[in-house]
Amino acid sequence: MPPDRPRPSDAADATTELPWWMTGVVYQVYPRSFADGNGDGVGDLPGLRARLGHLQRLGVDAVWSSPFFTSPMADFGYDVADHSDVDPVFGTLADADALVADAHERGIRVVLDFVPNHTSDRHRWFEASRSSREDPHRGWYVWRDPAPDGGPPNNWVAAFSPEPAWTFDEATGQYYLHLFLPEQPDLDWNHPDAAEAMLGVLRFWLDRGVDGFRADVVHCVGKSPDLPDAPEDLAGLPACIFDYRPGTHVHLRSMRQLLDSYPDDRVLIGETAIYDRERMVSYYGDGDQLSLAFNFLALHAPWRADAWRAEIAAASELHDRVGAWPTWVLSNHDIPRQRTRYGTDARARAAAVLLLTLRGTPFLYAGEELGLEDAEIPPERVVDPGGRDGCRAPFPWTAALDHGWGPQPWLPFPPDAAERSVEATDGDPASMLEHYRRLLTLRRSVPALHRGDMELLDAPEGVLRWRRWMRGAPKGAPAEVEVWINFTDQEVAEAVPDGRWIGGTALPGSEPDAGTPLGPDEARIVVP
Ligand code: TEU
Repeated sequence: MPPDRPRPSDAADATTELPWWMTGVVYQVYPRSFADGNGDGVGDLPGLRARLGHLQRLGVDAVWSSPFFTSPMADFGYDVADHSDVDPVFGTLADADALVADAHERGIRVVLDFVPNHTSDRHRWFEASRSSREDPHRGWYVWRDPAPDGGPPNNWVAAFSPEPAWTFDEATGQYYLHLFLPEQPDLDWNHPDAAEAMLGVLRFWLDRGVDGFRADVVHCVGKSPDLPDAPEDLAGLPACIFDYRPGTHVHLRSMRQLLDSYPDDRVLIGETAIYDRERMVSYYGDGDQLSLAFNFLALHAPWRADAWRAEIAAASELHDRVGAWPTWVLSNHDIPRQRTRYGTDARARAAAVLLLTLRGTPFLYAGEELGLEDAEIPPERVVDPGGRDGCRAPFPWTAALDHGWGPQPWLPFPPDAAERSVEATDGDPASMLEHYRRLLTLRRSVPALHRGDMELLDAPEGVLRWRRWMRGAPKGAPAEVEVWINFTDQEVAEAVPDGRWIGGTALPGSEPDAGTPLGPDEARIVVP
């Protein structure tokens, strides 16, 4: 651990100075679907900038935007054709600079998506690379001769389809690797010029004041040169969910070293979309690689107390063991929304308490604060190759028919868009929006919640319970709190939190008294 870096184990000590990304809450926007600034039905940077007040009112500390760089949009921006410019559909570089300035003015940090594993096949680097085997950019991508039978060099499969992760290029007689679409050729970070060029991309945006990056499938950048076949039990699965190699660590160290050379705790968040816990935390390194990594194992856990207890226990033990700060996330632009997965508003409200009271950095996905479900996408409106349109539906701002989006938004709206819109729910104490606002305000005001230690406690079946506490009593705020979550839709008579209510799923005016049992789907935060 670098000497000047605070240890997560010291976070509960009120005298320890912590980086913003350990105590804050990050809010993800998918820019196409968040706010439309010019009425063309596609979200953009002016639209996002115009709606920063919503984020400020909500009380989040940073906004992470999915890519808005120049792209042919084969994968809606995750196929980058120019890392240092803004795609016209989203606006201009000046719009990006204005967004950063306005967000900072409001005390909101800006995190960009960084897509290191691949570029668009229309990137000038790939166009040069495919032009000839002798081009200096040839080695910036992963080219291999056909296998002896003339087929792909190994048995890897791409994401989104059962197709090979290789495409043959007639002109130069070789295959190129793409863990995702053929329009997303993989960069070869073993080539020093390619690695350096991608560090240059980070430098370009750091110099423009961004506060960090969410690094897309970053666990895949360190490919082993021999690209061995996937073992039998993994063959047929997308190689991106298991192709992680020791070679990644050196690149993560160089990325982190670059970020640490800038002031103000620039953050490096890894989208380590792998389902191996130990491997996932290995990418934190010794505090010299990722700042944070997404915990997708917990995200996919069923809404059951025993499943979440196991996830929390495993994550806490592992992160503490390696000195890493955990993260928690329930939704993003790639998976069905938690309100759809868990099935009821009551569970989604309890899940918000879970997410915002666990030890670690929480990530919100735009729309979860409205309780949005996935949109139903008719076949003729499907546009995403990965079948993910439902969780990318336009964000409903107004109760009017177009919900603030003009005549033809790029995707259909989510169910109940009018009733769940910001306009319809703003100020309604019973709404999901006000529930999130109350929780975020509470979390920010109670250090035990945003930086305290954590210990799971015994609880009746179907109920999860833990305590959070600070060492060195913070002024005015409770030094210790207890969180109780009833994962069942029945009252649990034996679950009787004994303490002063300070938050939870109960509506204002119906706060439960100490000593009353947990109601169905109830989450309760008390001061014991
Ligand atoms: O997602 C990568 C990823 O982990 C998921 O796409 C998942 O692994 C895949 O669907 C296989 O099941 C990131 C971005 O979040 C996603 O939007 C992009 O499509 C993808 O990378 C390629 O850049």
